[in-house]
Amino acid sequence: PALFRRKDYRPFPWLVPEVAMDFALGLERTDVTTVLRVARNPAAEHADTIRLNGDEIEPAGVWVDDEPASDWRMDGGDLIIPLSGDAHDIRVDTVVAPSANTKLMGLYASDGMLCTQCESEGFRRITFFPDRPDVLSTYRVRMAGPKAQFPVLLCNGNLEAEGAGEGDHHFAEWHDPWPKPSYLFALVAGQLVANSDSFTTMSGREVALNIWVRDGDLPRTGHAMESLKKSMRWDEEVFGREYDLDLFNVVAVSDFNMGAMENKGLNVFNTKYVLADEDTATDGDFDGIEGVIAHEYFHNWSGNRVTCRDWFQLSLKEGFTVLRDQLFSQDMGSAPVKRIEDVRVLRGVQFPEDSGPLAHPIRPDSYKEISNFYTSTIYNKGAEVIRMMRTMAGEQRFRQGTDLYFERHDGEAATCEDFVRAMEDGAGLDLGQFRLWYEQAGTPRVIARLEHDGTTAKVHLSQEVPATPGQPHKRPMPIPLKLALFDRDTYERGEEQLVVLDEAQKTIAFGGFAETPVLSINRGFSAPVTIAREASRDDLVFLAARDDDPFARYEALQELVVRQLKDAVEGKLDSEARDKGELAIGDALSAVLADGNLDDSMRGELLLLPSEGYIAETLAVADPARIHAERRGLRAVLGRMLEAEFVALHDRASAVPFSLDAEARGARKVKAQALVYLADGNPERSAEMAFAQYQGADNMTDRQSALMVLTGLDGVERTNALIDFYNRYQGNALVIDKWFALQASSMHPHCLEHVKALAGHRDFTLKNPNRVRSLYMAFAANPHAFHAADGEGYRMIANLILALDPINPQTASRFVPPLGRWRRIEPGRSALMREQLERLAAADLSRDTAEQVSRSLG
Ligand code: B3K
Ligand code: ZN
Repeated sequence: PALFRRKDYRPFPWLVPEVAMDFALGLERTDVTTVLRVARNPAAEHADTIRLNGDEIEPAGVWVDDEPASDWRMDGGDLIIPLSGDAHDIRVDTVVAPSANTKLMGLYASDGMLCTQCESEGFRRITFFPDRPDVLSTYRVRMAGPKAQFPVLLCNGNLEAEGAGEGDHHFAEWHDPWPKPSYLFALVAGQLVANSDSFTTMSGREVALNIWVRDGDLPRTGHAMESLKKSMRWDEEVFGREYDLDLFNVVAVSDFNMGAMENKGLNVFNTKYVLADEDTATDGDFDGIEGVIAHEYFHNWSGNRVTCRDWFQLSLKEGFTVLRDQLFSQDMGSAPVKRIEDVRVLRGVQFPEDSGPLAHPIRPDSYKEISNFYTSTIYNKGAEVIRMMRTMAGEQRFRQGTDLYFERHDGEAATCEDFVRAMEDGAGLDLGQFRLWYEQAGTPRVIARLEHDGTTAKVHLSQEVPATPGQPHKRPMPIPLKLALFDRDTYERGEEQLVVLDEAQKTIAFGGFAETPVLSINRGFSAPVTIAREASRDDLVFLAARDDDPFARYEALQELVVRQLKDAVEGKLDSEARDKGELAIGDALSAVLADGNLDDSMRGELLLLPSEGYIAETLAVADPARIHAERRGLRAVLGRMLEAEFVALHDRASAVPFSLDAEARGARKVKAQALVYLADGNPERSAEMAFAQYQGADNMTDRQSALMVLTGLDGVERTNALIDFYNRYQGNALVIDKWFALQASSMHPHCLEHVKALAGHRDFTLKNPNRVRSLYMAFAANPHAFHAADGEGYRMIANLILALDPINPQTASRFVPPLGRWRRIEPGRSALMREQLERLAAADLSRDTAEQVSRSLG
């Protein structure tokens, strides 16, 4: 398959200012007529043909300027039509089969309705078109179909006409006045009902809002609607962005490859990110909805009004929009907790990606299949890179930069370079060297050492950027580090400084310290790097107890635990050192449990032990079984050491009545944590408490956290609770997904067998991505089960990939990265992982999966 390179970008020879489409809708067969008005692009090279992309479609007829054309030809899936003049109308007819479309790209059927997914290259599965983001057109769409089957007919933009058609048919005509690339096209037809509301924009325009769902789901749309209105207000207030149509539609679909899609005026969502009430959704689900609703809405400016020139610029819209949704969520809830959560995702997903065979810069140089580049690097590291600009500029100047960016590039398909330049001009930053963040992959490592001499404290900083595939040598990056020094005796903190480490080494001197101070570094996680600091255990205990930067405090605690587990896994701890470390951690956690100044939500973050994946990341070569055993061993020790405190915490939190406010949510979070510690420390007691919590629960958060603990334990409570949960929620797909996921992510020693059995459950299907992910993504992320010593977990994931790839390649290829970690795993398992990758490489795979497999073996 072809390799696409960023350097090869050429503007398309033709402009397509207007598109008119006509859809005769049917689940089995939909007939599509597309008319493109094309004109030579003065900014491009002359061409005597036009290449229209197509994928698994055939032209049923081609006309140029109303005359049937016969001199067209096919090149692979693409349609090539000779054109001699400067402007033409091209009509192409196609026929598509939505019900047979299991890839869920293009026009497909879900649960009896018709919907589309076009980003990145799905539009070419509907009709022939220059399917690239730099071709911007206005769309006029007519759609018609049987009214009983498709009572609701939706498309981008404004509804211009609707009425009765032939026989039992009806039609609707939509017009989107905003020029857009084809990836933002959307169409939905089906039996849907709306939660309708309205929003008045800052300039006083009224916008009609609708959230479209299946009939019975209407009562679960309130939170999504509130989140939407909050997002619209926030984007006006914080970024000065106003909505630009009179209508904003959101549709919830149960078969969807990802979270949601920002189609102009018609966002299509996975039901998972729309539907919620307290009985069926957890607090985490509520947050997910708020964040994704915001993210897609924010794309209306960062993505739609200013779009991407080519897919190499994907982070231009995704990184920026993730930052926007993160800042929004920070403002809606607890900013420090949100920051910690975001860093946890970055470290749990992006850092491993950046240190593995799939590492790539946030602006990649090449790809075979663009779907594989919707990665945590593009999204989450992309957001961190823009956040660093914001940190360096300050909020106000950052806003001047984004204002300039939107003003300069409104209506354009822009590049990352355009964004950086707007930031330089608008925010007054010099980003010359900073551009390296777009070019170089790999997580920089900063080494910090403190030297004390007389009254001067010197902070010696140095950096290393690890080699990544295709980038053996790296240049030093500019790394903005917020740091501060604490006086060890008075606990006083010196002023926080922003130091930009822009060379391989740098030393910063601070005066006025009679004794060696304590260094607090990368406060607020000001740069997406790893820090190796020469801090003693006492320093970490100091910071864990009194750093006034909540992130730094969290970080000190994490580091305390990581060091202990790392040393334990590497066999560096004799029993005395082990006891000492455990006591220090126990004391620190005990202080967290007792600290009256902490809210429970933050307490919950501080109590959470670093994940096994994160610990593995700190080791050159990891033995997953040892990490698992040590981490659980430590939790058992802590669970026993602090048993009374955890029981008291659980009692206190259980007395807080249900509500969605921060206090009650925090209580539910620490309640779950207490159960988790006790599950390892005192399994019987925990089982009793968890079962009681399960039975008494009046909300999904408590019910799920109790069931999670029970699922990891043995006994009749486990079986009874799982049966009860299933029976209670049978028929609610999103909750049954949880039921699958809980068992696949469980600590139970027979998890692997459970997953095998669940794959044969009558509710399991490979056709629904949510269901596939609920069972197998949960499993692949479950270190002890996935890394079974005999390689059975690896084989199971490889089998899944082989079975799923012909059905849904995009979802299948997402399961390759867990196997791609083989280089960083101990030799026995490493060979078994590789064996499965080689088995995959020998099979006939989709372009998506083939690319991931070959890079993983690389
Ligand atoms: N832009 C979409 C992602 C499309 C993925 C295509 N494979 C959702 C989002 O990031 O908002
Ligand atoms: Zn996005």
